[in-house]
Amino acid sequence: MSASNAPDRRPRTIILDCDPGHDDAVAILLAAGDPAIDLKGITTIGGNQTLEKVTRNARTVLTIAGIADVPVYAGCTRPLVREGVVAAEVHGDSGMDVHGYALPEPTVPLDDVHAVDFIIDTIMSEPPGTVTLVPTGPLTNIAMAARKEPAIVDRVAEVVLMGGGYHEGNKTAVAEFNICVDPEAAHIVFNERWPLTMVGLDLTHQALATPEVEERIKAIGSDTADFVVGLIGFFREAYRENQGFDDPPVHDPCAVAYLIDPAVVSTQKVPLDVELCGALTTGMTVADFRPPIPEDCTTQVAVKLDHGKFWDMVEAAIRAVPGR
Ligand SMILES: [Ca+2]
Repeated sequence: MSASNAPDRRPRTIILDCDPGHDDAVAILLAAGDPAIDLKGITTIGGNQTLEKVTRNARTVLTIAGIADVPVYAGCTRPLVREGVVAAEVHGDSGMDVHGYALPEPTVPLDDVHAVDFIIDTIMSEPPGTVTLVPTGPLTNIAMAARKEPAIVDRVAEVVLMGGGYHEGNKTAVAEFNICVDPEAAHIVFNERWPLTMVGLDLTHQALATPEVEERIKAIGSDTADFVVGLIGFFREAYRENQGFDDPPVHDPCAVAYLIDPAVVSTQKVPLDVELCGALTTGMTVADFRPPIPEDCTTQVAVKLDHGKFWDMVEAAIRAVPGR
């Protein structure tokens, strides 16, 4: 079933599969704070930091936002084939280091069901075509779920992931971190027949947290806003030192924004695959733009972000969450 079959006005039910992570934290706030999204659960995956650290961070974000009704499930501890890799240089030792804000002890509990089982059980128990998967970390959990219960592939509304890039890389010259960490899992996810939208670096590098954006968020004046300002402060410095950016790109909420209002993220249909054995290109997402695009193509890439509308959405969500 395609996404276009989903009713327009009802909130979109999503599972956010993430590795918080500064930008994952903003994705959680956007998903929890926007009325167009029904956040069914948060599943975690080792990526930006270890599974233990990112799971704690997810619980911390929900604690700060005052969200008590969204369960958290921990997923796989390492990639399918390769050794785990973390991104401490971008996200800090905790995976979510902040400037000028004291992170609270998380009070939101961790559920004891495995993330992969939660993903399968939710998709199999909800009506077909109603649950959307939003992965914003390495794709290990999603690949595991597709292999453990193949019936989920036809029941999912769509997969909208942050990862990859058709012209850009960050972990390597041509590979983005989430895909590069577990390319085998990405290969599985990109080659299933579910509708898949790749919100890659080409799009997310437009989602810059400029000084003007930071001022807007600071002006909200809430504890949650102070947290986001602290996230952006650390992220800006890390991106300046490691990636040559003046302002940090806030990748992950772009995938959520697309589901809230597709007009904010324009897309282009194109066949996609993942390189597994390149000497220089392992983890590259390869987009085949040669015409004609096959009629039965189920994949598309995000191309252009409406920067103003995107930050309007994020600001509104930060204002909307109840807070501690
Ligand atoms: Ca992430």
